[in-house]
Amino acid sequence: MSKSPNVSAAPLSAVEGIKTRSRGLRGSLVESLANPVTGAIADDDTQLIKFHGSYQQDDRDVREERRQQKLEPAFSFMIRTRLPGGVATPQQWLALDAITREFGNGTLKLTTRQAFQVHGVVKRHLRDTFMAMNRVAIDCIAACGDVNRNVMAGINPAQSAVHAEIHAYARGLSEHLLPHTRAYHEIWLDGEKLAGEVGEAEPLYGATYLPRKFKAAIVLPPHNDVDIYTQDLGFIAIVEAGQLVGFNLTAGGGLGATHGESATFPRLANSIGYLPKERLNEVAAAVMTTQRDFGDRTNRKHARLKYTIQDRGVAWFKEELFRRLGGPLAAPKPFSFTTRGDRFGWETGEDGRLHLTLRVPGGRIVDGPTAKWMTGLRAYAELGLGELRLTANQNLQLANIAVSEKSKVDALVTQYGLGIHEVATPVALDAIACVALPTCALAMAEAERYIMDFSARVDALLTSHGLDRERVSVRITGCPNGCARPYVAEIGLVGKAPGRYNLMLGADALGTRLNTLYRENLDETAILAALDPLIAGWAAGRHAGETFGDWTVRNGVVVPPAVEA
Ligand code: SRM
Ligand code: SF4
Repeated sequence: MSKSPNVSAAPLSAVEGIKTRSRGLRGSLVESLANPVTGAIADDDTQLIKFHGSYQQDDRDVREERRQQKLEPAFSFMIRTRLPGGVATPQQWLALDAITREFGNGTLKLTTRQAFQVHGVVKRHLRDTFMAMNRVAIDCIAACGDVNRNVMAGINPAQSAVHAEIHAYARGLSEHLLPHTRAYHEIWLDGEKLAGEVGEAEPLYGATYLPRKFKAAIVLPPHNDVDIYTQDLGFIAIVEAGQLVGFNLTAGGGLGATHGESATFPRLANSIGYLPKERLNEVAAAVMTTQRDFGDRTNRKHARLKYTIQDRGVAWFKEELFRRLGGPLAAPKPFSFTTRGDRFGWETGEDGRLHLTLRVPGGRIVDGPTAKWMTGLRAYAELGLGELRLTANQNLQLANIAVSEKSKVDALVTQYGLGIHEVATPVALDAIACVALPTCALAMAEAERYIMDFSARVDALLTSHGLDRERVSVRITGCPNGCARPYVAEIGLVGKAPGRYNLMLGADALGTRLNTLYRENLDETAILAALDPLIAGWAAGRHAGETFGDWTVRNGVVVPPAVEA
């Protein structure tokens, strides 16, 4: 028999109390919205609004100046959509474009989980924003909070029949794990109903939802474009004779950590077993409810599934899961990953339709001096040629385009300067950064606003050692929470203080091995000085095809963390 659910003597975390008292995630949000005295909402509501897909933030670039002027911080809200598999229709794109220009900061952010974020929405425009999204069937339910988040699905146009099936599973799973409370509709949509909504009870979650956020993804080998092992719950598609037959289940990945607290750490998921495809929802719910019942509700820094599995063991987790499923899963089936990241440029699907993957630096849709992303993509969406797919690496695919329309798309890409992928180096194409400053409350250093400069520095180093146009994955986050998945980058920078980062090395190129801390709290000069001899060593002594991450491990530069099978 399994160990008993978490009955720690420690008191429950404060957020548990807020959830319990919230009356199905309603709290005092209605009153907070109506309060004209402040641009903020009540403290408890700042936790509850996350379950509705929004975060209260303030502009950190002007925080100090406003403090000196004795003004309250420049409060606004970030709104994150739920978009399983990252697919948006042209109509939805146009609506989001209009929404951010009217209510947001005029940009769109493509996230590392294939969703949109609109930043800078002030309190009095929150409802208008949610309602405008609802008019094009976009909701934000469970985009944040202690629930299952946006379900990711790999982009793979070359296998489009299976790809379409994977996306259908992602959409189905997202619906299956959706909270049932009507609070979202009541508060934001004035009771408007979405098709297919269900009643108030929370059969999967209960009154206190999950101990912490929970993340699921589906991936289609050989492309590990969603970094499947970093997810709480992962499904690796198994294709036989061209048909999707089932999935290998992974569980217990997660990346968030806190500087100086060794009890918090990134962890890659374990391989649990194989299931036929029809069982995906059932198995996902069993994994999630295991975490609901056994996750740590006393300490939010120790509340993810990765800690439940790490503390109790993989064998315990399997036993508990298989008990819930009424029997064991079969052994995982063989598969292999050969690439990660996105593949840019035009590709032809098996049905002959075309897909163009564009590099969007930092995932930020904005009109810059050369690339006019907002205007260019608006013009593209107005043509209504095919859907827009957000990748898990903050890039964008213009998908499902008829061959006869290709020249129109090429002309737009040229006119608006969107063909960065045609000229950028592999490092610049692959690099990702989290949002960080100025909107993220937790940022200690720059990330999105620094990534392209830093990639250029890495490129210059590579060139100086005769390795120009070599591929090395670079990821930067403004703090150790890991939003750009920096712990599976060959060169990971994790923000420590303004202009200072921990340098992480030793991950492989496929997302199957974590990196390790190499040097702490470095500024840019010191980072480049630390990398220089290593890149020189790699250039001089690498085996054929050996990646930078593999070279650092083989040469003992870092020792990768031990892994429990
Ligand atoms: Fe994240 C919190 C942005 C993907 C781990 N994340 C935040 C917040 C909401 C800051 C906050 O709590 O106040 C950030 C908002 C910044 C802003 O101004 O927009 C934020 N996370 C993001 C996004 C937008 C980064 C991006 O540039 O794309 C990604 C949104 C994904 C989405 O659409 O849902 C994003 N966050 C991730 C990922 C990557 C992933 O999911 O594949 C991770 C690492 C994987 C994981 O969860 O372990 C991640 N975010 C965190 C954590 C650490 C959680 C933990 O277990 O410790 C936090 C902090 C927290 O939850 O307390 C956090
Ligand atoms: Fe903010 Fe840290 Fe996430 Fe970056 S990694 S978006 S700084 S929470």
